[in-house]
Amino acid sequence: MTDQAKALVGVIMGSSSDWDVMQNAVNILKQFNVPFEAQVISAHRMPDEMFTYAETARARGLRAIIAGAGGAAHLPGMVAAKTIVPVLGVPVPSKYLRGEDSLLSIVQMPKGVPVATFAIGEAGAANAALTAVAILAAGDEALAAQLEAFRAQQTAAAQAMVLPINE
Ligand code: RP5
Repeated sequence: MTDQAKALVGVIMGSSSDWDVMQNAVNILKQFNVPFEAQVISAHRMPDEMFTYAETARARGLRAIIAGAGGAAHLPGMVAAKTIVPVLGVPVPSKYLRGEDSLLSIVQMPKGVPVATFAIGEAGAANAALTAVAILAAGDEALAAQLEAFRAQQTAAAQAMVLPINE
């Protein structure tokens, strides 16, 4: 799926089975009207496409790449190895180890090749997208204002919370 405008954020994932989690990133990007592209690129099953994607990302205009994978989650790290575009890694919950394998695969990068690693699952995907928005907002005042408003809404919602015992 691709926005009409030239994509600024790439959302990639190792399998279509990651979509349930990764759609939380896409939903945030849509909410902020950030042009994005989203596709499956498997580190193990499509290594040549993965390298081409990473090698061409910067020239194509991508300013951040959100990469989600589960299990032996090599996609974010290997993409980071081939581009200086910031890579935001999302550990997708796995069948047998609940995503702890994904998390450790993504977070333990060697010094010098960073992947900004987020929480396992939906919150991680959403927060990766919010971080991509923040990266873009550093040079876009309108987007920064949107992000401030988003935070203010969350604050207001928390302030309005009432516990049943106090009703
Ligand atoms: C990883 O293996 C993918 O990112 C996915 O989380 C996991 C399982 O993939 P499928 O077997 O569902 O295609 O590469």
